[in-house]
Amino acid sequence: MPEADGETVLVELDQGAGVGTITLNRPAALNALTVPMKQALLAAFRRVEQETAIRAVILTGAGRAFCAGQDLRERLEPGAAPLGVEVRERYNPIVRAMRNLPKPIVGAINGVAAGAGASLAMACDIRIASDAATFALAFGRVGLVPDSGATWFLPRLVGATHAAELALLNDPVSATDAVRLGLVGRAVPAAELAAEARAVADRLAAGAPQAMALTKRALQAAWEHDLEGALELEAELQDRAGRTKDHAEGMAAFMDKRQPRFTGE
Ligand code: T3D
Repeated sequence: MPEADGETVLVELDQGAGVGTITLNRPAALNALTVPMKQALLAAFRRVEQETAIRAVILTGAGRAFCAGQDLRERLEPGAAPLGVEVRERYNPIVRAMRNLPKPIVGAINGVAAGAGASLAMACDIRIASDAATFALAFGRVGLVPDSGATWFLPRLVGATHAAELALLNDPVSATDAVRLGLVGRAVPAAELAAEARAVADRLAAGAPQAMALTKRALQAAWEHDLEGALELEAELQDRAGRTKDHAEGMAAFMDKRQPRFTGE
């Protein structure tokens, strides 16, 4: 059974397989994000980072939604933080934790991903959508600006032309169109999503963890580097990867015509 990390975010750690699953768990409100939920989500990412046996992470939603973004009812409560504070202190740390996590995150987008929920999806390394999923920036419909990294991720994932349409018109995007635009890598029948995401996470968890972490870092940096910067970073990171026991194991496995057994050293 999954253990509760606060009731709104579930963390399940399969130490044997090396896969951690984080589930947004307010299905009655389509997993809309409240303050305690954002705190629990940040704690969940910190926890999977600290668990050395966990090598890959799945982020998904309970019920029919992935995440409907900010809980709009909570915003109307007295004492709600100013929006700048909420974004800086609650949303941005989650996005940083996801992008800086030295382990790959598979987004299993099981249903609607709206507003900050779309941002969370975009912050995953690999995105697999259920054919029932839809994506909507949605921020503009409540008179807000895309946040939680949406203005940064979106043009990089879908290009400037589609990014402007999605961010300014806020129309929902089907899973099929999300694949076409490059918002997700693939869409699968809803009934197959969990197994598909798990199969991908299992493959990631079987990889060489340090190479995986350095690859994630290089890909992230590439969005900001010119070619010279990317070439130099690749050289630096390859030097580090080349000194790992896992590199030696990968080479030995190739020569022996067997599967490698990576230990993370
Ligand atoms: O702190 C800050 O505010 C700054 C950060 C902002 C980041 C943001 O995320 S802004 C964008 C916020 N999100 C939205 O604007 C999306 C709002 N939701 C919707 O547009 C629709 O619910 C959906 C398109 C996502 C799904 O539509 P549908 O028809 O499938 O479901 P529904 O009937 O609208 O929703 C089902 C229930 O979930 C319903 O509750 P009820 O009436 O049965 O008690 C609905 O109120 C609730 N729900 C859905 N989204 C939210 C929500 N409750 C609170 N906040 C939500 N975002």
